Amino acid sequence: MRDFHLYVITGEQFYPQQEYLAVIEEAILGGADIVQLREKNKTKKELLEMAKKLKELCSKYHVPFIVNDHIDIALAVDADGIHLGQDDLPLSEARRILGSEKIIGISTHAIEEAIEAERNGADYIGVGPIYETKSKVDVVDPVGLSYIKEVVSQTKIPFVAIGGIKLHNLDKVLEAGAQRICVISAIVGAENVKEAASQFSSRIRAANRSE
Ligand code: TZP
Ligand code: MG
Repeated sequence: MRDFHLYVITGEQFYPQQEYLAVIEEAILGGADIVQLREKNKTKKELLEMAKKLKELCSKYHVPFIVNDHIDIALAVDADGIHLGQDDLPLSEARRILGSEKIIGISTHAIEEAIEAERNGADYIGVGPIYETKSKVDVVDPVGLSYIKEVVSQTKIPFVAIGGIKLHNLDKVLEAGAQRICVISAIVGAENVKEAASQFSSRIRAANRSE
């Protein structure tokens, strides 16, 4: 998997007046270098249509395209990978279906889950929710910055910090050791999506350079 620094996820509730493709394109133009389709209230048919278009958009910009939850949709559009939660299809099954070339990411909320995902061959893990978020309904309590530090010291797997990350708390997340940041509302819900992505991107890159 090519490394990335700014992971952006769709969230239609944050841009009711705008078209998702335009929003995601702005995020990419601002610096997002991996994109995930995650919509919890759509039919398979709707998701498939979105996935086809997002895959095409991401290919144009050479940005990996990941599908949340739905392995059938990932396969149907030849997405670059899938993102799974702890209660989704087990990693071993997803790997068997998708093969070794596809990206498989797993959400984790505790160090035992991180270690297990690494052992089972995930390509990256989600670490969060760092802060409170309204973007996830079945969300566990915020894990805080201490979980980032545990993951840094106890695993080697690439990880992305997620959950309630905004420009005003980004530095703390970076200082705790995160090199990759995943955002929904603070980017796709921003008034100027490209500008928001660009600010996240340059601050993450600056922190990674100064390590
Ligand atoms: N997983 C953990 S927190 C979260 C997900 C999908 C939502 C992140 O959204 P936001 O708007 O960046 O807090
Ligand atoms: Mg899931």
